[in-house]
Amino acid sequence: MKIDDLLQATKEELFPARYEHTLRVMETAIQLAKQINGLETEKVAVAAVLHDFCKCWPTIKLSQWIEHELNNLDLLLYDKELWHAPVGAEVVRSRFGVEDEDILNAIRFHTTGRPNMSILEKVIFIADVVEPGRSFPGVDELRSLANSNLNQAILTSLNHTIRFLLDKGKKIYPLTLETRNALLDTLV
Ligand code: DGI
Ligand code: FE
Ligand code: FE
Ligand code: FE
Repeated sequence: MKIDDLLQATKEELFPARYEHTLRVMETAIQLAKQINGLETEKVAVAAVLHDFCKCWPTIKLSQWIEHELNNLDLLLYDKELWHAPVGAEVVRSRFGVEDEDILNAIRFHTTGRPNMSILEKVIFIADVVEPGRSFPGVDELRSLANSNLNQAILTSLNHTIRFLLDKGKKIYPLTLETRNALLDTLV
């Protein structure tokens, strides 16, 4: 499918503000990818456009997909904020015939990361965090880190997220912690 068709389908699936976020993630990701050899702009664009495809789905629709189409029922025990990413990967596979596992993984793991992420997964993860619409304490530091050290940028972002979840007294999804642990090992 052409990128313009994917954009149109995504626009119809998302609330306007979420679609605007998606466009900014696409621009940010393409910009980051330009500095990285061997990363196809086309793949970056497709993954970015589709990364939040199911973000505006009702909770019940997401949980039904998890029950019937995903082999990870554990997800249902954790925050529903996590669900749109793995569900999104399966939905775009069946709806648009996306078969590129790297693109699907970039969508699937854009919220938690995972150990040993591919370059595409890292670019989508961090573009989502630093797109120009984001404003939180430390975002400018993250923007410059994203350009100089992807692993350090993702680690710093996960530290922010984990601290935020702790402050709110929320559960932390184990994969989020595993991603952080794995990144710490790459930096020693
Ligand atoms: O979809 P976006 O808002 O663009 O961003 P996202 O998919 O990266 O994050 C969605 C939310 O998920 C965000 O508010 C923080 C939350 N989150 C990330 N990791 C975890 C988490 N929530 C819980 N409970 N546990 C996690 O490990
Ligand atoms: Fe998301
Ligand atoms: Fe994210
Ligand atoms: Fe997003």
